[in-house]
Amino acid sequence: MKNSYFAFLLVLLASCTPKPSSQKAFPLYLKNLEPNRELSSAMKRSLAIYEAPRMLDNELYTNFNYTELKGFDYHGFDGTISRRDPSKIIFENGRYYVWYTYRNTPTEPKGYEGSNDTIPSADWDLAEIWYATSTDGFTWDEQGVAVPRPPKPKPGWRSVATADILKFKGKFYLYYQAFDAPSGKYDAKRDAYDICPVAMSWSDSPNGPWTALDNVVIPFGAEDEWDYRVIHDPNPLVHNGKIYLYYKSGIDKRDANRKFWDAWGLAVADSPEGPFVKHPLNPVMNSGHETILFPFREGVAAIVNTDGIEHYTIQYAKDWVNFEVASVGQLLPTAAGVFSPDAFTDNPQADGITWGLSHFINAGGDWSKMCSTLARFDCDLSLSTNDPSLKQSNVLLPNSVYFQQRLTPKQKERIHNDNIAFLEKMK
Ligand code: AAL
Repeated sequence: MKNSYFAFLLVLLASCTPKPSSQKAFPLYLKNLEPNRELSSAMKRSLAIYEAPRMLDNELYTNFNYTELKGFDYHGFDGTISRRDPSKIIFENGRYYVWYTYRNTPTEPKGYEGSNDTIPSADWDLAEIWYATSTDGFTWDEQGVAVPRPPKPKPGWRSVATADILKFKGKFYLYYQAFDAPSGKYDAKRDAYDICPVAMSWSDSPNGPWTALDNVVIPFGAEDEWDYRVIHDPNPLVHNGKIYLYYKSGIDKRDANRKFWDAWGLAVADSPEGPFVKHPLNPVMNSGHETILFPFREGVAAIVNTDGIEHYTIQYAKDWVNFEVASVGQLLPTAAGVFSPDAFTDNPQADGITWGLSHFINAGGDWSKMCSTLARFDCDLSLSTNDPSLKQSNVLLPNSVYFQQRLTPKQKERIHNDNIAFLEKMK
């Protein structure tokens, strides 16, 4: 049965294989490429899908160089102070502004079972949205709280986290995750642990005061829809005079690491309060845990970091909906917030980005004292910047990084047993 199935596949493949063509060998110089030449799939991708085949010429390929920030205290990384999930960075009143999840709790996170009214379950539990300003992007002055936890039972009374900023018609809007239970509480109906709606606060100034709109801005999908479980990481931009807000949700079953298949949707609104209309082609991205988006040329680019089949890629959607992989990268920033001067300008030739902030979880190197820190990254994803030193493909990591990926005792046992079985078979 099996053999006849493979024989059938072979016949099918042979019938699909292109006839040997009489064309000349592929040229050494691309300028000599004949226009109608038959190409392999890989060369088609290089020439038609990626932003440019050579990394050096590819405006959407970059390395990321990281620098620690000055100006933030972390209480010796004992797990009581955490800063994570930075927003986009904006420039107002002669300085840069960033918002982020700030946690200052009596202890480090203790998991759902160990949490109570003052002890956090997760790094982003019992948090507030704080902000900081800077004139160089390296040294920051922490300004304090922007959006506090509102009184119970308003959305976010347990925690407000993972904010992103929108400037629209002269006003400022923060979209964020508003928790009314400690993250980690299991919701059997949704089969999920980190459930919260997206809320929004607005202000006339980036310095506040912020007024909370006590409504859910991006509704969950219906029970049988792909974004039923969570709506996370709201990411608003302006396109064609409208608000294009991208968000993460999770499809299908959870795996052993309690993860779904991370995918991203788009919701469009005429005004910041909504209603946000979900795009019929959602999900519009098939990967990325904390994807960051920014206008680029007439479209939108996305830095897709961990999770999903296209993790560690930079993608581009000319029409803001249909994303293609533009390049594959290394050491991408985590949960980044970028300085995107065109985020809200509706510029049809957006320049892209050259820096932003990333978070690093496990800041002190001790997982039991879980806390996160913000750091800066610099890159060349900009049309006007040309820094070939940021277009290298061989980022060399210390050997210790590889040997940290240790085999577990269970894996060792499986390999040992497989080998015994192999030796037996080869006898
Ligand atoms: C992240 C984000 C969301 C999640 C948690 C905090 O970095 O994807 O914000 O809820 O982790």
